[in-house]
Amino acid sequence: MALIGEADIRMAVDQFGIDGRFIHAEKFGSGHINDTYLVSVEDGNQEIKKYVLQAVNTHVFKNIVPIMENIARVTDHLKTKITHDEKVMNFLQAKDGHAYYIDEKGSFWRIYEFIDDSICLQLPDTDEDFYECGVAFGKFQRDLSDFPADSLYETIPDFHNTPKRYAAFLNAVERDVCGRAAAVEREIGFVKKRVDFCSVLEEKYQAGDLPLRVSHNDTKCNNVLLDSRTKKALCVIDLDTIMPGFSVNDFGDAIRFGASTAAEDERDLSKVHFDMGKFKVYTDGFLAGSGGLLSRAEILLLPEGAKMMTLECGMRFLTDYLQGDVYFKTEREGQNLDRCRTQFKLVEEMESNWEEMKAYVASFLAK
Ligand code: ADP
Ligand code: GN1
Ligand code: MG
Repeated sequence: MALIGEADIRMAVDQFGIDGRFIHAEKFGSGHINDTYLVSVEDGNQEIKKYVLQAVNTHVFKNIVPIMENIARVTDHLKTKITHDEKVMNFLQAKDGHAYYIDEKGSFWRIYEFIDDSICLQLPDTDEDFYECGVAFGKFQRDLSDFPADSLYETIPDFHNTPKRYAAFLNAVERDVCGRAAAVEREIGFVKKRVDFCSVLEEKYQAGDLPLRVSHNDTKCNNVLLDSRTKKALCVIDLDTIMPGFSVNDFGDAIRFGASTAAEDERDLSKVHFDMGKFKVYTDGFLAGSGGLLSRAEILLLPEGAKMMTLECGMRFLTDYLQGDVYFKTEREGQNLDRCRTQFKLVEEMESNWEEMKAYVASFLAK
């Protein structure tokens, strides 16, 4: 992506016709993909108003116009479902009427209103917080269950097609463009041993046992905001990957991130554990939020979703490491490998807790 300076940011803000005086912009958030800035503007009443400005990663999102169309349609739909204090992301229109602005360097900008009095968690502080994340993403599935899934643009084709991710991983191992494969043989072996598992959900889908639903596909707890006062679910953010997908993967991606006892890139693996208590709490929240939407098969496959998303994400981090760290943002050498190792540690612990995970979700069918 093009190097971004303050002049680019000012120029971009200006294109959205915000009334007021630009005060400043600072780097914001902890996403691995887009460049995000918090922008402060002083309005006519000398009040400071905040906006979130993003330069979208065009290496990852190749076709941004239909992505913004997806987001506009989905947020319009969600606005009809709001209950009491919830919020829906509100994107501003540029002066030319589009929901984006492309500058002369080719950077693709968009801006939305900052959601005040919100918190964004890197790891859930309490069980209640994680439960609320589950409610938010479960409700997201339910609110979009009457949205025509097949009318959505597939923003990243085969995003959670794990067998295809496996094929891409094998290809990266084979090509070994950075000469890193020999040093990560253990991790490569870890994935290869689980090749059969990679196709479990795809097979269920092909057999007609798992429906395609409008899914978020990136359900880390830092992609949902909680109300800073009440700690209730406030707003689901990061809508670029909304596409048809599996509910169990939306569940699973949240578990891989939030039911870990450590950060995704923790180097000390003795700190990284799969927290069974958090798995249960999130299951409660997700099933409460989705309010009876999920089928029996989907409920029974929630543990597979958790393991699938964790294995797939670890495999994606490893693939990126082998390819020279070209996809996920990194701040230090070896960060993608560290991320991969935490995911594999979690997969191993999920495998050790498998019976308990399966029994817990099955208990909901008896309720
Ligand atoms: P990425 O695709 O890079 O993850 P996100 O859309 O998730 O981009 O934005 C990056 C981060 O910015 C989020 O993880 C969150 O920390 C923060 N963020 C985004 N929007 C808001 C908002 N309206 N209020 C508070 N924090 C926000
Ligand atoms: C990326 O954009 P962000 O940081 O919310 C990635 C997810 C991964 C996640 C791992 C578009 O999410 O798929 O699970 O990093 N998003 C994309 O932390 O690839
Ligand atoms: Mg994000």
